[in-house]
Amino acid sequence: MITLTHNKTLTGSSEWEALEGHWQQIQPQHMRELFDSNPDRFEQMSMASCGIMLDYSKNRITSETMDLLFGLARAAGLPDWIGRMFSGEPINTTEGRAVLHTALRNRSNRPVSVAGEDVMPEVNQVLEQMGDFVQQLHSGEWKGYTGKRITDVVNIGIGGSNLGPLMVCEALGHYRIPDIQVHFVSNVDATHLVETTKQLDPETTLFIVASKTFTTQETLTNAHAARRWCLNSLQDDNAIASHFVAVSTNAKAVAEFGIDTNNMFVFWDWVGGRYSLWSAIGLPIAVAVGMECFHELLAGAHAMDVHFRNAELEQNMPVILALLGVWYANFAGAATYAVLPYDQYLRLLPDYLQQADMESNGKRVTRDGAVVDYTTGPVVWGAAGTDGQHAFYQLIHQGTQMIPADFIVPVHSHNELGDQHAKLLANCLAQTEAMMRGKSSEEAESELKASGMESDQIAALLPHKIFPGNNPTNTLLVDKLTPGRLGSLIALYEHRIFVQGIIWNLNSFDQWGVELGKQLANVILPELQGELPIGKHDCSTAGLLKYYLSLRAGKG
Ligand code: G6Q
Repeated sequence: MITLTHNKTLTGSSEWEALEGHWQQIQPQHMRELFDSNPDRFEQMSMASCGIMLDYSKNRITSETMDLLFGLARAAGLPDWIGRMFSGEPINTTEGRAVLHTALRNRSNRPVSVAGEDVMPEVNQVLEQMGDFVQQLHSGEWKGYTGKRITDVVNIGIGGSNLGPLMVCEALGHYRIPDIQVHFVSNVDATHLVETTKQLDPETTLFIVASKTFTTQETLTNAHAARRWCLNSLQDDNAIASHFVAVSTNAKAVAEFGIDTNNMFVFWDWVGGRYSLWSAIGLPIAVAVGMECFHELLAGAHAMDVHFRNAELEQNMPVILALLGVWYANFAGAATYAVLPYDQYLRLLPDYLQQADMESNGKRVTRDGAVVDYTTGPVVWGAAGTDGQHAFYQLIHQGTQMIPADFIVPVHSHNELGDQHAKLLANCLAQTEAMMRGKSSEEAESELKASGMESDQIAALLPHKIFPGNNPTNTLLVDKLTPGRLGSLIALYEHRIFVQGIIWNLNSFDQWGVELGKQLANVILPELQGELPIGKHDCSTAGLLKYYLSLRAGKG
């Protein structure tokens, strides 16, 4: 049996120990005092890049905290690692792959080589192919089998082949092209496909089957069902060519499925699934909002890449956000991290970041395979404000856990209706202020007195009216949610994840837990289908299998 070694390199370092000691000094301090004692705190702890202004002054930090955190990043060799990622080194070591989503949006066209070969010509070629296809769809030149124009496009994919394009299509709703609707089917639960296709006409529907491996059970099952749905109506196998295209790295499997590889958009193994919306996996985005907007999205991400690559750590937005996350996860004991967009268009951003972050840094061993003795990626969650205020914010204000949170809000809305945007902003800013200041016992008491309440009632109510505050938040003010800004915002978070992975000494780019799920389902499936007897399982799983089978056999 191989025994795993434990890694003490990080927690035993002088930088780490200094931060542990520093938290002991910071912990008793209230942010109110930090603000009261330094009127320049906002100027000192805010920065702007790529149309995004980050205010990180409402954090439980001093300038010394930041210095210590930057020291930790330098000790982890962060600047060197940034260079290694951008230059195409195979830093995803467990899969032996480069990590080059940045090459997909490299608008400078600077050569980027993988194993000695420049990938940019291929990247640009696929972008052109996407552009041609989108143009044909939008102009009506691409016709369904019976000669009708395509009105609906359904993306069939899951995980990284779904969440990114889905989130971006929602986020760019303002830029949607009329006359063509984009839908997403991911769940193997047939309800997803059935409910989606109910409203569609096979003669005017085109399916994009998006799967990096083209072996994913959920996607292939849905793709086969969609194929049957199409053929039931069109009655000719030749119809598939007009109604199915594929996005994949696996041309052989695409051909086996019956999709003409001329209708296939390739990408490469150096693009991780959850980092793939910038590749041909972004095809549904280009269909929904047009190729021009897709290019702007790439350009925005590229601008953030340039910032991340070149800015000093002290002025580097992804680095600052990442280090604050490390501060709370590792030194202040925060187990979760909330993303709270005050923009309805961004309502799926928390779901998207949940995958991007938790699949990347939800790891328990270092790059060398040693078990870590520190916390790695937190639980990421959130929802669009102001809905969240009427749901879970109570726990942030008066619960027992510290929940570091990012508030994201645009300065200009695409929908300036009366004073609604001012109200949205007011709610956002009021929440961050309240989370920072809280409400002291004295303040709560004087409010109750002013309402004319008797003193015995005040005494009973007072504990419930106190808000401790001191909950850390970042505020990201985005000038306007354009495709370019959205690209910058997503890239900001991608790099935040990368930086944390470097500090924690993880491979942020593999996902063996996802692979495990793919294997396990394939073991149980034949047992459920009665093709194999129930095999060796724990008594809970075996009991559930038997119960299910007896009900399906009409015995219960
Ligand atoms: C992402 C993960 C995972 C993957 C899906 C779909 O980084 O690897 O979410 O995207 O499992 O995989 P395919 O694209 O291969 O179908």
